Amino acid sequence: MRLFYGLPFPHRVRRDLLLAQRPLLQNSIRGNFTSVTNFHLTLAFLGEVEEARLPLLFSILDAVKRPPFDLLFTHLDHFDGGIWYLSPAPCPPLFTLEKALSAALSREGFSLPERPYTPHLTLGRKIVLRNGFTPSPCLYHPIPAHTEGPRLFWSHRVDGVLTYTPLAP
Ligand code: 2AM
Repeated sequence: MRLFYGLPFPHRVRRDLLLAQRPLLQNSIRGNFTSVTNFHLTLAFLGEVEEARLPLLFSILDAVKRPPFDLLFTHLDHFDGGIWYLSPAPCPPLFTLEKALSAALSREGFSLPERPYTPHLTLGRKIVLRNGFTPSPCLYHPIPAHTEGPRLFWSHRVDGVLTYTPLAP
C-alpha cells in the first residue's frame, strides 16, 4: 500500500484553499490540480508499505499524538516541474510533530529523505501558467487552517481517480 502521514483539514479550510488555487487554475494552460477533497499537508511520505506493518504505523501515530493546532498559510510558491504550493508561517507545533514522527519512523527502520522538511500544501503539479501571469508570492488573505492532528493516508485510485483515504486502526 502506498502510504503517507499527513495533516487533513476541515471542509471550511479546504474551501478557502480552493479559493487560493483558483487564480492558478484560471491562468494556466495546463496542469494537474489537487482536488478539494485531497488537500492536505504531507508530514512523512512512506511509499509502498506491507499491509502487515499497519499496526506499527498506527502505534507510531498514537505515540506522537498532540493537541490540535492551527496553521496559517501565508505564501504561494513553486518547485521545479510546475508544482505550485502554499506554505505556512513558521509553526512550532508542526515542527515538533514532524520531528517526533520522523524520529519514530527512523527508530523503526523506515528510510526517509535526507533533505530538510519543507512544509507545503500542493495545489497542483505540472502547471504551466499563461504567459505574463505572475502570481503574488504573499497571500493577500492568509488562510488560517485548523487541524485535529496527523492521520495515516492510503494513496490509491478509486475508479481511476487519485484518492487519499485516511485509515483507522
Ligand atoms: P506533496 O506533499 O509534495 O504534495 C501523497 O502522494 C503525498 O505524498 C503527496 O502529497 C506527495 O507530495 C507526497 N509524495 C509523493 N511522492 C513522494 C516522494 N517520492 N517523496 C516525498 N513525498 C512524496
